[in-house]
Amino acid sequence: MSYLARKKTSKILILGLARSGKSTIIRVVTEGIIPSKDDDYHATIDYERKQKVIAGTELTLFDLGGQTAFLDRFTGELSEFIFSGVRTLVFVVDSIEIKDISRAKYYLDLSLKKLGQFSPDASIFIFQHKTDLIPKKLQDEVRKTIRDYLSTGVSRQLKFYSTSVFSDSVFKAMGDVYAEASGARKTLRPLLETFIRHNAADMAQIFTKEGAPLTQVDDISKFDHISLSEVKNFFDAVVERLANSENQKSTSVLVESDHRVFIIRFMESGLALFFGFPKERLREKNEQIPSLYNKVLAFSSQLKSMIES
Ligand SMILES: Nc1nc2c(ncn2[C@@H]2O[C@H](COP(=O)(O)OP(=O)(O)O)[C@@H](O)[C@H]2O)c(=O)[nH]1
Ligand SMILES: [Mg+2]
Repeated sequence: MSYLARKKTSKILILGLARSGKSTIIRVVTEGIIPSKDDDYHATIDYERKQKVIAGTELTLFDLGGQTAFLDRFTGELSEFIFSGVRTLVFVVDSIEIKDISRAKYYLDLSLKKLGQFSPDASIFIFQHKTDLIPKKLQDEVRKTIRDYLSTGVSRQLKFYSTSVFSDSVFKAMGDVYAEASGARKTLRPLLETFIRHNAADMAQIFTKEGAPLTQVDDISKFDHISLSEVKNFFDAVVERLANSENQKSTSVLVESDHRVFIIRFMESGLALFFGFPKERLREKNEQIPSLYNKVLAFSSQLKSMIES
């Protein structure tokens, strides 16, 4: 990309009370580090910024400190600076600290008001976080109660997600945030759909390097038996292997299961393409592995030229 070319940028705010889990979420999804349950707690002072390039758009994540003094400043004297140019707001609530919920609601409402004023087109995600701490039997009820409470009096669309850093949920939720903030879903999804239609694939997904799915296309009915976590475990192993190798160039990896061939292509931009091909369909079409590789390569160069232009 030319130095003078104007980069697309996008601002994502992560807000919520202190200890709701904001910094941990960011660490997990940008660095892939899962915290141990007895890590020391470090409060975020003021705010921290983290940059991430997704599909040619530079995303800036603002992790806003959750102490009352900071929240009052962000929604008060600093509100124009904080809430201007925002593409996506992620508001994190602790699902277990119900006693704090009215304070969370107070800052959510205030943030929505400021967002309405300075970034009226922003999309709003609510993470009902730490769901791992809710007993299974109560999960639906707790989720609904919090959801109803936070939606009271809000006219804008809120997208609710139940999240925990100890499951895939946080990757899926942040994948949606990235996709929304970068505009990737609109541009990438049709590409994947075309690929699936013209090749023997029945599964296609684009991941960030840390394993957050950016967009996916699949024929769900056919692979209920493949859970994202299985794929992710496998994916983690590959990511680790690559991280430890000196060669940071783009690479492809092929894996076979009983019924499917998977090809993963890591791109220099930090995205990874993931395709699944049913062996049966490959046999029907008399499709050979080298030719599959070539098709994935061709797709990857097409994608590369698209996101760099
Ligand atoms: N059980 C559980 N604990 C979490 C989760 N996410 C974060 N935490 C813990 O919650 C505490 C506060 O997290 P932190 O990210 O620092 O909160 P912040 O103040 O909003 O940035 C830390 O002890 C984290 O380990 C989660 O999904 N489940
Ligand atoms: Mg923090």
